[in-house]
Parts: sequence; C-alpha cells; structure tokens
Amino acid sequence: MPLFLGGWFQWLTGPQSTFDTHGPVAKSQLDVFYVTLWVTGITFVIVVSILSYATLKFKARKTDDPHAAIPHQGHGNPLIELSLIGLSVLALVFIAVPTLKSIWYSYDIPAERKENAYEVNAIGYQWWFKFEYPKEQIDGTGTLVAANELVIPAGRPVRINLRTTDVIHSFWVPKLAGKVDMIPNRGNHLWLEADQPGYFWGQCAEYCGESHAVMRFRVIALDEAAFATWVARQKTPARSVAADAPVTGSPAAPYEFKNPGRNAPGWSAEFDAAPFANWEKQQNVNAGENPALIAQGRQLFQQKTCVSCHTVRGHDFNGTTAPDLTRVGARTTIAAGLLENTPENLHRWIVHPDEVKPGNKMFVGVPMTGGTTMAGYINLDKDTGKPTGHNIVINDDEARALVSYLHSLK
Ligand code: HEC
Ligand SMILES: [Cu+2]
Repeated sequence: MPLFLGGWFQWLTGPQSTFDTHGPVAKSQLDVFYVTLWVTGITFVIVVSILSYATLKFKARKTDDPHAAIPHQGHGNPLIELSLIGLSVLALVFIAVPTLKSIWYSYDIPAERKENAYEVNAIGYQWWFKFEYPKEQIDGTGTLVAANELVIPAGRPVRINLRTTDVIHSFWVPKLAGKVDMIPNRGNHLWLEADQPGYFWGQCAEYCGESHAVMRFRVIALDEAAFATWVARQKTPARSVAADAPVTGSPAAPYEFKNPGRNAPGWSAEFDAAPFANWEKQQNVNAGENPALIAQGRQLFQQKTCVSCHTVRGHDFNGTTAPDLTRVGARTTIAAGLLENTPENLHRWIVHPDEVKPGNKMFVGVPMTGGTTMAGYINLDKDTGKPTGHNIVINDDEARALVSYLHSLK
C-alpha cells in the first residue's frame, strides 16, 4: 500500500503513470482501482491467513502423528456456505457500485457541465494523430487542423470524438483519462479534463502495426487566456519570412549533424525536466534565423514533393495525407511524439525517416483509396512489396534549409 499510495517509485509518477492523475476522469478511474485493490487485498489476506493456519495446525509431521490419519470428512456446512456466498456477493456489490458510477461518469460529460465543454476530433493514422478543432473555423480553408500535439483549455471538460482512417487505434492520455479505441466505421468518444495547465503524454494503446509502440502524442493544457491566444494564432496562415528580410540578432551557429543511427533515442533529460516551460518557449520565433535559408527550404518543400502529403496553410502547400505542418516549428515533438523537435532531430527525420520509425508512411508512401500510393521516399514494387528505387533523397545541405524553413513555422 505505501508503494501505491506514496508514489515512492519513479514508475508511479512517470509521464505515463495512471497513479499520478491530473484530471477528474482519471481520478474517478483510479478510485475504482483502489476500491478493488482494497477489497481483493483484504480477501486475499483473510484467505491466506486461514489457509496458513489450517496447513500449519493440522500438518502431519511423522507417520505416527495423530494428524496423519484422514480426519472425519464433512459434506457441507450450510451456515458456512451461505455466509461465504453472502460475503462474496457483498464484496462484489461493494466493487460494483463505484465501478458503475465511474463508468457512467467517464462515458460522457456531466449534463450540468456540457455547456462549458470544448470539442475536438482525434483521428488515428498509422502512426500519428490528427486533431481537428470543429469550433475553430477558418475562412476559406475550413476546420483548424493540427497533428500530434493536442492543445486544450485546462479546467474545462473536453469531449474528444475518436475516429480512424485505417486500422484500430486507441487514444490514451494516462494522467487524464482511460483509453478508448478508435474503430473504423464507428464513432467512439471520450471526455477528459486537465485540472491545471500542464504537459501530458499520450500513446496509441491498441496494436496497430510496425510503429505502434512509437505512435505517441502530447496534450498541452492551457489556461483560458493562453488557450484563446493559441487558437487565435493557429487561425492565421503560416508565418512567412521573406528571403531578403533583415536577420534579427546574431545568426545562430550551424548545428552539428551526426546520424545517431537506427532506432537511436531522440530525447533529452533537460526537456523532460520542464516540458511545459519548454513548450511555451517553443512558441517563440527562434533567434538568429537565416531568412535566405528559410526561403530556400520553402522552395525545396515544393521541389522535393513534401507538398504532396503535407499542408502548410497559407504557403500553397495542401497535401492532406500527412501531419499538418502549418505550425510544426512550435511543436515540441516530431514523428508523433517520438523525437524532441530540435534541429538535429528534425534533420535526422528528414534525411533518414526509415531509421527513426520502422515502416513509416513518409518513407514507404501513403496508401490511397483505389489502391494507388502517394509516393514517399522510396518506390515499392506493387506485387512483391520490395523497394525498387529512391523517389526522394535529401542531402545534408537541403536538410539544413528544410529544417530552417520548418522551424520558422511558429
Ligand atoms: C508520402 C507522403 C509524404 C511525403 C512525400 C513527405 N511526408 Fe513528411 N510525413 C508523412 C507522414 C505519413 C508522416 C507521419 C509519420 C509518422 O509519424 O508515422 C510525416 C511526418 C513528417 C514530419 C513530422 C510531423 C510531426 O508532427 O510529427 C515532418 C516534419 C515531415 N514529415 C516533413 C517532411 C518533409 C520535409 C518532406 C519532404 C522532404 C516530407 N515530409 C515528405 C508523409 C509524407
Ligand atoms: Cu495506433
């Protein structure tokens, strides 16, 4: 019990711990866990005590021990049996009442709070998440869309409509609410609420293919004013930097790029020490931007056909099969929560997506309705599924330009 209650160990307070709840839905579900734990724990102690007592007390130590003879065999004691049935039923009722209450509560936002609720759509793709904000309509382009980082208002219930475009995924933010599946041709939903502004980890929780384990996302809860500011900013077109714009401040030193290799982690302890503060910092325009390099990156985005899959709203890039990149520079993660969004990591992703995330559709292409494929980094033979050649190759200089461009999108 101290282990569970005290949160003494890292795994009980870690970023995906269900024991460290930050919202009412997760809290109600944790309470059910504790009720069940107490009832089953007490039952366990009673049963094991009686069993141990009987085993030790009536144990035959030698063959001439009086206990060695088989004792009188009884055939049922109605009083004991009835009371055991009664006690079991009681224990189950004791568990069932809070469980049913919590199921009811988690299913939908309480009626009296519905008016204040915010609504978003979460759509699963192999292996990333699209988020739509149906309340935020943008003239000319429709619904506000984001990817892999879901920003919500804190202290308000949020209803999340769960959809998928391909296989079954599951939407799970352990500190905010239990998981619910995203099922083809079925409209599921859940609701959650963050008590306070904060930065939370999410994870696809239903096996969905090669990169299931690294299909992650983040939830950022903001206070009401910060949320309104965020929404207003999102509704504007992507930030544009003219090629001949003056450089602000001294130019940033070029980063070192050394490919860390297949499946190398892409996360720093410094980020995790203060994720929310780091998210806030990420919203600011980077010091020492290089406008000429940004302009070159913007051209490359078109030339290298990144545009066939990705949208950058306001830059005439309107691909819809991949994460919206209109504000990718303000995200703290890339590749669906897998890598910290640093220049080195973005560079690595753009040059070697296959070494970061097995099977990802940016590398192998996105399957389209009608059996065609939106070409990715390699072409695959239709029949054998084997690579037949490269379609997109990015060298280090091109990657630097693309990184500059994408990181200017705040
Ligand atoms: C075939 C379609 C396709 C093409 C072409 C493509 N991408 Fe992608 N891109 C994707 C998909 C799909 C993902 C999501 C991958 C994942 O996380 O599993 C992605 C992810 C990304 C991300 C990370 C987004 C996030 O929020 O995690 C960036 C950045 C990106 N692509 C940049 C580029 C650049 C730059 C190019 C051109 C050199 C490019 N992409 C070309 C499909 C494509
Ligand atoms: Cu999934």
